[in-house]
Amino acid sequence: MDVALTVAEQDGRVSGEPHIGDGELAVIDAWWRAANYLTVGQIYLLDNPLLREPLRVEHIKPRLLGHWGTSPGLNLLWAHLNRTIIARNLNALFITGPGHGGPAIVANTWLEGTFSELYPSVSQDEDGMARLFRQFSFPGGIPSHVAAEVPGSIHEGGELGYSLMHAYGAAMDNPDLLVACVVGDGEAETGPLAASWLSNVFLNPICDGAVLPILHLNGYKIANPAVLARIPEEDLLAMMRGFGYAPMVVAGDDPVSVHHQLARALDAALDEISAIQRRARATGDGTRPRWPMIIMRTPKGWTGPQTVDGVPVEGTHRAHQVPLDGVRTNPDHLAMLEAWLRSYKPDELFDATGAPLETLDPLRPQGSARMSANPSANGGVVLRDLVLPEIDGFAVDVPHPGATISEATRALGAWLAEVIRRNPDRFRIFGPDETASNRLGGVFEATDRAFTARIEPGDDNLAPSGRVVEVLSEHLCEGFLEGYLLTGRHGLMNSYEAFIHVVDSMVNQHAKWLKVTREIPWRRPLASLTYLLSSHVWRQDHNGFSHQDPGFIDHVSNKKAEVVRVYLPPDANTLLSTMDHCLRSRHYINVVVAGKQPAPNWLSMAEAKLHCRRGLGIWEWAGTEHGDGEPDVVLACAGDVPTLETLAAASLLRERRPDLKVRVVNVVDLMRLQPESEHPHGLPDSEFDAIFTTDRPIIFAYHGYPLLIHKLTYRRRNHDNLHVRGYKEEGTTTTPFDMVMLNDLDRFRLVIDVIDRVPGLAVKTAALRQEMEDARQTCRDHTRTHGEDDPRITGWTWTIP
Ligand SMILES: Cc1ncc(C[n+]2csc(CCOP(=O)(O)OP(=O)(O)O)c2C)c(N)n1
Ligand SMILES: [Mg+2]
Repeated sequence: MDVALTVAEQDGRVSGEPHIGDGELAVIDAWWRAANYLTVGQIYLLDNPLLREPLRVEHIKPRLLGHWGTSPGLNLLWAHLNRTIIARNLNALFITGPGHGGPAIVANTWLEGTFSELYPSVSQDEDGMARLFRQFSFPGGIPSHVAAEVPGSIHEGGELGYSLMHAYGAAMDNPDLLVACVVGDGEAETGPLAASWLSNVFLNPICDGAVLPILHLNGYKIANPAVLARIPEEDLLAMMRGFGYAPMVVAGDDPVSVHHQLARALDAALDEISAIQRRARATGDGTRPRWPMIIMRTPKGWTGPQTVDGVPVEGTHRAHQVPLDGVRTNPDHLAMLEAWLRSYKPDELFDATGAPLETLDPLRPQGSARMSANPSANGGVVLRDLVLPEIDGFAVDVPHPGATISEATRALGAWLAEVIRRNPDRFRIFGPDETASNRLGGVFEATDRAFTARIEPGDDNLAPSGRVVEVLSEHLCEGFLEGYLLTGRHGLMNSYEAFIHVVDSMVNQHAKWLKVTREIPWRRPLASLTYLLSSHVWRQDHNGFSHQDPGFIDHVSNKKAEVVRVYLPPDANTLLSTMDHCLRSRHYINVVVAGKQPAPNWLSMAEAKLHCRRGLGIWEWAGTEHGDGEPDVVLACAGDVPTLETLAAASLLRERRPDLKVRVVNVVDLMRLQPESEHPHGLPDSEFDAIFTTDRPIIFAYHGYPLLIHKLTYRRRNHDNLHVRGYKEEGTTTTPFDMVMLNDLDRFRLVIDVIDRVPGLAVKTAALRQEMEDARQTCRDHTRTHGEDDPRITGWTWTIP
């Protein structure tokens, strides 16, 4: 039929004049009807899948669950995309923003045969169809959303807002991939999705693939109209143009017209995408093109019951879930359901055995061309290991503990630069504007920040092809990285510790995905999602209270033990060793908290590797156990600043009470504290008891909120003697030492804790206790007078005993 117009000409409303042949249209319509039929069947039917007999109450599920409203739109898009996949030999991925439309996506994967290949009992016949229907939202079956069980899905979509950022993450470094991303008009109201329109600034048409956003303007959410459906269309178009897209509107409720419009819009969009990529790749010009996008304004619950009990349903919010909810008790509803199902003419769609008829074949891509079988949607299948440089070459020199000073993240940055050089197509760093501020600036020796908008003289390290993606939206950073990992690549997220909480909810969802996919045999392990949290609570010298929050660790520690790991490397070499481990790991969420400020190095690389492998260990050089007997007290620490304070406390005790047997224990891998029954890293009780003793006081200086240490260790024998110091929500813009004093984590306080808790020490060391109290006051006074820490604190170094 007619040649697709260019997007520029097409921009705006799309014509419904014939664009595809009648035969082609009939097949698309048949696929759409088949998928709609299978969707309704999943929501309602227990039995009688092909309606071989009149529908009776016993054929109906006892609990009617699922979301019909969004489904016909998803089915329509899938059918039309299949036409273009076959015609253009596309490598396409489908991302479903309204992930509650699970039955629709499942229906299409069954029609494509993928569902039956992965779940052979759900075969492409009448029995299989009955199972397909029964298992949906049924105990022991599959969930109601586009969950991990659904082939072709990288995105559950249960929590709305992340579709478009996942799509962009998937497209990065996938130059041949087209990601069709359906965005719900309700979903579009979420903060994360609202920010996602900016993503095209970070997509390079030369080395990345393409994203085709499709805003599904079905007009409603659960109970309300969608905002974008009610603002003037010209405003919506202006908004999309403002975000740099060329929008096309497909609108209507006449299937024939909408089929032609959608086919035309897709052809125009795909022509334009090819032209953009050809142009950019031929000229080497990666600056931001005007990418096409589609706005599809069709009725919510289209083709479903129009009116139920005298109330309009099709095209209203009432179509959102189950439009006929009285089918088991109300014969009228049952009759309406049967009429609804029969309106799709199942006899013209499925053969006598229940298999999809051959007439649908022209719309069935083969093998991995099926969106339900695209290997990128099962990222572990396409995952290639990172080539990691040996960390030894990046070690900082530590002749003896405390001998040298480093900024741990700066040392890491040099190594990461080499990781980038060696993995130019499969590793990216994402962060909200803080890569340099977190002292990872070394990476800019190897790459730039990706940016396809205007670059001006004086901008630092900006280029269309950078491996660092910085946008001031933790949501976007997280979503891009998730999309990148879910499609089989590797990456790192770096952020301020306090503000990573912005993505708490996204981490929840990713953790759920990792947990569930571990149990699905055909899903392959992904590269881990690793966070580097720097600019942490203790060193917010520029900022203050708003920037002081170490609670992300607490949040993550609630997730499934198989999935989460938390590391608190105390210095530069341990950070390098930890990160090397994290980037090799699979299918975890790794949280690494490390400082960026100059701080003493404690361990050589050889020692750091051993210490990190153990996860925690006794630092004999720091204690005064004298080789035999039991310690009088254990000074434990986790985190760089608590480690410094603990070592300073240990050296004070060594000087002032050389007879006291002090054991210093450093914890890098926080999950070692849990019993082995609770976490795979958990230390066996016997080892824990040996290290932490069963009856001596433990003074534990911890980076974050003290409660977590209690939570992790509450079952340990010596828990009653565990006394944790950490952040107790005291903060402001002040000096580093004032910060630790405000929270009672300072060296003097730790010495006082020892005096107060080691039996018999209080009376013997009353003078020392007084001196420690005085020292706190003097140091506080110094900050108030001079605006900086006392030189006795800043100049303190570990001296070899
Ligand atoms: C972040 C989030 N908030 C609330 C919900 C509850 N919820 C589920 S579906 C829905 C309406 C979605 O509307 P829309 O995106 O327009 O989808 P569609 O109309 O296609 O069903 C809401 C609010 C959710 N899933 N996620
Ligand atoms: Mg909607």
